[in-house]
Order: sequence, then C-alpha cells, then structure tokens
Amino acid sequence: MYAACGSTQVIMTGQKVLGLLAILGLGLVTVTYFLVRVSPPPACCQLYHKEENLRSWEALGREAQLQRDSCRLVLAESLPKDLPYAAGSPSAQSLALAWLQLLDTAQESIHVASYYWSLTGPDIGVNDSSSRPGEILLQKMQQVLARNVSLAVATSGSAPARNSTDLQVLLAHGAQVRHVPMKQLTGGVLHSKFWVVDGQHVYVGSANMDWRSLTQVKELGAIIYNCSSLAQDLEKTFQTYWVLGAPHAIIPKTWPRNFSSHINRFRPFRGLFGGLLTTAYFSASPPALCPRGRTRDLDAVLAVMKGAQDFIYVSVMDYFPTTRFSHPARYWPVLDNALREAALGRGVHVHLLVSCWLHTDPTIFPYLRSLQAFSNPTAGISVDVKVFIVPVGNHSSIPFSRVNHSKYMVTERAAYIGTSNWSEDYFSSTSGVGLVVHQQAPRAQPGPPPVQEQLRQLFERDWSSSYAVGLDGHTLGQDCVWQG
Ligand SMILES: *[C@@H]1O[C@H](CO)[C@@H](O)[C@H](O)[C@H]1NC(C)=O
Ligand SMILES: *[C@@H]1O[C@H](CO)[C@@H](O)[C@H](O)[C@H]1NC(C)=O
Ligand SMILES: *[C@@H]1O[C@H](CO)[C@@H](O)[C@H](O)[C@H]1NC(C)=O
Ligand SMILES: *[C@@H]1O[C@H](CO)[C@@H](O)[C@H](O)[C@H]1NC(C)=O
Ligand SMILES: *[C@@H]1O[C@H](CO)[C@@H](O)[C@H](O)[C@H]1NC(C)=O
Ligand SMILES: *[C@@H]1O[C@H](CO)[C@@H](O)[C@H](O)[C@H]1NC(C)=O
Ligand SMILES: *[C@@H]1O[C@H](CO)[C@@H](O)[C@H](O)[C@H]1NC(C)=O
Ligand SMILES: *[C@H]1O[C@H](CO)[C@@H](O)[C@H](O)[C@H]1NC(C)=O
Repeated sequence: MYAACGSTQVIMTGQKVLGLLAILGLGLVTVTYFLVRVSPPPACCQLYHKEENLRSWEALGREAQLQRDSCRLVLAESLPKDLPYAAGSPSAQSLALAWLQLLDTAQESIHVASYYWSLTGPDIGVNDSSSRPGEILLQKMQQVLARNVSLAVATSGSAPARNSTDLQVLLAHGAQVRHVPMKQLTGGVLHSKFWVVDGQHVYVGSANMDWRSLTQVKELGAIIYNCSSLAQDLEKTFQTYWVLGAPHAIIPKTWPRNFSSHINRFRPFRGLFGGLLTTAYFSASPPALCPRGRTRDLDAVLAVMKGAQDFIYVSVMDYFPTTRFSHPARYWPVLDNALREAALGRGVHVHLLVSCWLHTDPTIFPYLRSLQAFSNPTAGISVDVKVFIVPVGNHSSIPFSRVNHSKYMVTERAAYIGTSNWSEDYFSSTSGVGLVVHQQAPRAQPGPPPVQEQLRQLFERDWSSSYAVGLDGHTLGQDCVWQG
C-alpha cells in the first residue's frame, strides 16, 4: 500500500519514538505554559500566546536535548498514468493515498478550500478506470460524514465542471458548502486548494478536487501533520472564505482582529519537525484577503527569490509577465525582473520549467525565449528555460488532462509550494495560498533530508527527464505534442 513512498517505513517507526517523547514533553509544556502566562500578556490573540509558548518550549527543549514537537511534513505528488521515469528516480508520497489517510485521521472537522469539484468520471462524461481514485475519495468523504466528522467546503462561485454532483452528494450527507463569489468581490476566482483537518493537520498544493488531479495531471503538494499552530493559522484563511461565502457578504475594510496572523515572513513558525529545525509560514492572495500580519503571496515569492544565493528552480504551469484576464493586457514584469536580477546581480542559477500542453497559449513562447536569451554563461549569468510535456499517449479521450499543474519553487534555502499561475491576476485578484518552508540540514542523523532538498530532487528528476524540452529542441512541436 505504501509502495509509492520509500521512506514511509522509516517515518512510521520514528513516530513511535516521537510519541514517547511527546508524552515526556508534556510536563515541559505545562511548565512553559505557566512561564509564558506570568509574563505580561501581549495585546492580541490566542495564537500569540501559542507561538511564544512554542518558542520558549523550543529553547527549553534544546537545553534538555528533547524533541518534543510532533509536527511532520511530507511532500505528496500525483504523476499522470503512463509517465514512466527512470528506475530509482526520487518520488514523493502518492497524493491519493495521502488524502485518504487524512480522511481516516479526521475525528472532528475537515475544512476544504477548493476551486471546483469533479471527483467522478460521469461528471464530465468520461468512462475511464483512472477516475476510480476520485470516486473512492468521494465515497470516503461520505463515510467520514457518517461518523459525525463535520465537513465544510468553501468553493468558487463560478467554476468549471458544472455538471458535477459531488457537492450535492456531500450536502445530502450533512456537509456544509459555501460558494464564495470572488468574481463580484475581487474580480477573480477562489483558486486556493487546501484542507485543514481537526485544526491540526493541513494539506496545501496544486491539486483540484478533481479525479484527474490524482491520475491524469501532475500535481505537487505538502501535508503537515500534528501541527496545530500552523493548522490554526491556515484556518484563519479558510475563515476569510467562509465569511465571504455568507449571503450578501462584503470584504471588510479592516478584517476583525481574530483573523490577524502572527505567523508570517518576518516571524515564521519555528519548530522541530521530526528532529529538523523548521521555519514555515503561509502566504495568501489577493491582498484584500490578507488580514493584518498575513504575508501576501507575491511578497512570499519575491522573498524566497531574494533569499537565494545559489539557485532558483521554478516549476509553474503558466508564466506571463503580463495580466491574463484584463483587456488590454498590462505588462507586469515583477517576477520576471526578480529572476533576471537574481541571475545577473547575485550569480544565482535560474531554471524555469513551464508546462506545455494542448491548451497552452502560444504567446507564452516569446516571453520564455526572452528570459532564455538573458542567459550569458561567459558573463556569469545562468538562466535556463524548458517546457514540460506530458505525453498524451492513449489518454486523448480525457479532456483537460495530461499536463503538469504543479506550482512551486525551490532554492538552496527554502521551498515554496503554491497554487498560483505566474501572471499578475493570480496575485492581485485570484485567491490563493502559498507555503514557505525551510529546514535545517540534519546533523548526520539518518532520516529524510530537509524538505527543500527533497523538492530539489523532484525538480531535478523532471528537469533532466525526457519530458523536459529546451526551447529550441527539435522535439518541441508548436502545439506541444511530444515527439518522443
Ligand atoms: C500525531 O502525533 C501523535 C502523537 O505523537 C501520533 O500518535 C500520531 O500518529 C501523529 N499523527 C500523524 C498523522 O502523524
Ligand atoms: C453537462 O450536461 C449537459 C446537459 O445534460 C450536457 O449537454 C453536457 O454535455 C454535459 N457536459 C459535460 C462536460 O459532460
Ligand atoms: C464503461 O466502460 C466499461 C469497459 O470499458 C464498460 O464495461 C461499461 O459498461 C462502461 N460504462 C458505461 C456507463 O458506459
Ligand atoms: C452522530 O451524532 C448524532 C447526533 O449527535 C448521534 O445520534 C449519532 O449516534 C452519532 N453517530 C455516531 C456514529 O457517532
Ligand atoms: C472571529 O470571530 C467571529 C465572531 O465571533 C467569528 O464569526 C469568526 O469566525 C472568527 N474568525 C476566526 C478566523 O476565527
Ligand atoms: C495505454 O498505453 C500504455 C503504455 O503507453 C499501455 O501500458 C496500456 O496498456 C495502454 N492502454 C490501452 C487501453 O491501450
Ligand atoms: C493556469 O493557467 C492555465 C493555462 O492558462 C489554466 O488552464 C489554469 O486554469 C490556470 N489556473 C490554474 C490554477 O492552473
Ligand atoms: C511538474 O511537476 C514536477 C513536480 O512534481 C516539477 O518538478 C516539474 O518541474 C513540473 N513541471 C512543470 C512544467 O510545471
């Protein structure tokens, strides 16, 4: 069952140890809690206490040589069927399995932020065995509702897959569903894709609630288990959608205090994840959905780029230094400039991998060639652009599939996992979230490498695979049909 994840065995055994340490740590929590309580309480809310609590706890933990934090981060991905990689290639946990496990773990509540739903083949008039994992997921959600776990779904007001009955099915089993009219509110869509389970576990990534995201589309995400500080912080973003999904809601000029975040770019969450010192925070877009203290998604992306000294590897579906949905389009070179600046100003190696598929707008190519042309190795400027093509093979009957939909960036310092295409609208009007995470390298102990190293390995796998094609490659047809 865990065939997709070579390191699962190691992690599972590690958990027992962590569990024991957590019990030992409980005494320490209590002590620290009182220590924090006697210091003057900060002006704001609960989370502040929590974070302070964790920080001093961490300090104590270090002194006592204890690993008391049970947060755990796992990368999860979907690979389209029939996309073979060389034997021994790195891979992440299977997303389909990770989602099913999260549902099994749930005891009280599941909050899902989603763009649209389409978990069954008949939703889009397709009869193909690759829709099974999506159908199983939908059944599992009904079972979860049957055991009294509450399920709240925030979804976009306008969305593709109008024929899908998934949400009606879940409503009939007791789920709560709110449609967020982002079009009226900000002129965008609700494009976020994340789960918060029991206020303790989270999933964030590129996958839609669509069966094709499990078997036909390339996706990347992260799951963080047992981490109430981060989960409750992401829950605040879920709550922004939830209140905006109520009838006649408007975006408040100032969000109420309890929506403010105390975990951000300037003060990331710090904890030990399986023994690795980890910093992490969530960003959000658009700015109107960023209450006080929440880092804007664009600022998160720029900060990660600025932090890089060695390399910036980016994998996105779309890359346009313009707006996409405003007419006429506006030039918007913010991210393009930042990449060039890193390459020229700091000698950072930039690799950009963009998806190319049946529906790729060919006006993307001049922008990609322009960025590639900036490269000048003799002057120490290193920029490389490739397109990733998922061979359609015998899956041509499945619409809008066979594409790499991942959206992430990795540098030698940090991993960024997001939900936005790289063009202006995704940062200014569409709602999305990003996770920025950094782990310190382990001190020679066995176990999984830091998350940014795991993500680098996945990027390198794709970058050096035969599916990644240089812009001048003779294998690149104008229509992005893979020529082998
Ligand atoms: C969360 O932590 C508890 C106690 O340490 C452990 O038993 C449980 O397996 C962890 N859950 C996950 C999903 O890692
Ligand atoms: C959605 O349903 C309508 C009416 O039943 C049908 O005409 C249309 O083809 C369906 N669309 C898809 C994508 O299945
Ligand atoms: C779906 O396809 C299978 C075999 O490919 C066939 O047995 C089944 O009848 C089909 N179902 C529908 C509803 O067309
Ligand atoms: C679910 O909750 C209802 C009402 O609170 C209760 O009657 C029922 O027994 C519960 N079912 C389970 C499986 O816990
Ligand atoms: C803040 O408080 C209001 C009123 O009690 C509540 O409706 C809302 O859900 C809370 N928001 C968050 C993020 O907890
Ligand atoms: C589709 O192609 C894959 C390999 O490319 C092959 O293994 C599989 O049997 C094919 N399926 C069908 C139904 O032709
Ligand atoms: C990103 O861009 C592609 C291509 O323009 C589009 O199909 C897709 O819906 C956009 N959004 C996301 C979330 O990928
Ligand atoms: C596709 O996703 C993988 C991660 O699973 C990533 O390494 C690759 O760069 C992505 N390619 C594109 C074109 O987005």
